[in-house]
Amino acid sequence: ANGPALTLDQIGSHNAERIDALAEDYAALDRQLARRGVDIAQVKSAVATFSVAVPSWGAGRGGTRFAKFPIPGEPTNIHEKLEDCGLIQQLGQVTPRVSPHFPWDKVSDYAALREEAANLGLGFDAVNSNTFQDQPGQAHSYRSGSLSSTDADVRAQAIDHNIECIEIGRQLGSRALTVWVGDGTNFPGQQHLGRSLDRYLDAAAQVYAALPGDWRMLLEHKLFEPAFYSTVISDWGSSMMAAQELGPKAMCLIDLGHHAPNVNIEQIVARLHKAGKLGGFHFNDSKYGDDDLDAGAINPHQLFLIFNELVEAALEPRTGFDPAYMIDQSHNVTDPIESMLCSAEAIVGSFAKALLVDREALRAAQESNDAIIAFRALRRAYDTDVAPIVALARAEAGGAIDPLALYRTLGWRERKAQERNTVGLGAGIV
Ligand code: PSV
Ligand code: MN
Ligand code: MN
Repeated sequence: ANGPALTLDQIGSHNAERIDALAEDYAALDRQLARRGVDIAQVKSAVATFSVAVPSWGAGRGGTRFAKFPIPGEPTNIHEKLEDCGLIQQLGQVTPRVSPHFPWDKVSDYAALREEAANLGLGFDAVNSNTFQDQPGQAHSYRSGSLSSTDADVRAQAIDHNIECIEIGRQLGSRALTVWVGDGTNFPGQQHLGRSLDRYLDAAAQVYAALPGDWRMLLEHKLFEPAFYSTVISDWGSSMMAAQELGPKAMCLIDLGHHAPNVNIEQIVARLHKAGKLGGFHFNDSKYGDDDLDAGAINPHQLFLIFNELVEAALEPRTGFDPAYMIDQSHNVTDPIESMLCSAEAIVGSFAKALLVDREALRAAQESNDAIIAFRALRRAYDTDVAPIVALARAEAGGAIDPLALYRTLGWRERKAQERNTVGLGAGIV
């Protein structure tokens, strides 16, 4: 079995060259934060406990609906994807779990796959079902929907697939099923808007019934695409309605790219938390729609504000508050390993910044309706360069101080290009 890609020596000598400069930066930040009454060591410990899962499908060049431009050495199957995710984890120490997608990651022996991942220092996060594409040899088509289809046989097939995903997930040590359906319509009148949701709820309840006791079913809403007039689980309202109807194990998952433009996502976070239904996130960024760009690349302030709400939520937890964090991106112009390293850093950095908010000052300003002081409490935290905290936490966990720089010295893709098959051309996936 494949073991870790990097030796401890490689990381050690990389860090040895950088640790003095990092210690200086950290000490300066420590002094700055101490003046603000913030204990940097506490922030670093909280950062050290944070982790975010990576999607197996994010390890390849995703492509767009128009084209795919694979890179030499790109992974071609789940084994190679795990290898790349293992390297990301070794370098960054913040992405210890992989979220698989079925049937894309189908293998014959899941116990062996779990062991293979463990040897690379990885576990498995939520399993994702796929009833938004037809697969070769499939009995019924999802062309008119899956869990909400008007055809009972199609619904049964979609239910069975989700239950099979739960079974696979059990073997992989996963504890959540994420369900995103592409079901919807392109024409007014094409389907009854109420009945399609009823059919979805009925089918989803059958999946829910198959969940093991300690599992969650994460419902991922999306406003549009592939359907462009209506989508069955279109927004957090529909998602929450469904999660409430299904039961306590059903929670809502927020993909940052799945909203109408300019929607206040951080407020959705607060609302779902209030209802005890905040189940998880798919982190990415977007300018137009479900762009699947790298987290924090377009709107880092939004990412910070989301984490600010998460920090608030943790201060007033609801039963079962334990959101599942995952990256969900399509890497079309970068090496996916580099994108995921940088995205994970942006995500954990936003969390660190949110921890710096002077909550007492914020609360006092909110109570006295002092908008500018309230905003300044957030802005001060957002403006702070938390890189030394994140880098030191990473180094202490055994990762690289500058993961991207170390990765660039490895010649990883060149080596993998010799070992791996070439990925075919063609359009990508959603
Ligand atoms: C849909 O756009 C989505 O965000 C869902 O999470 C899918 O499972 C994922 O993309 C994969 O393409
Ligand atoms: Mn998603
Ligand atoms: Mn998406």
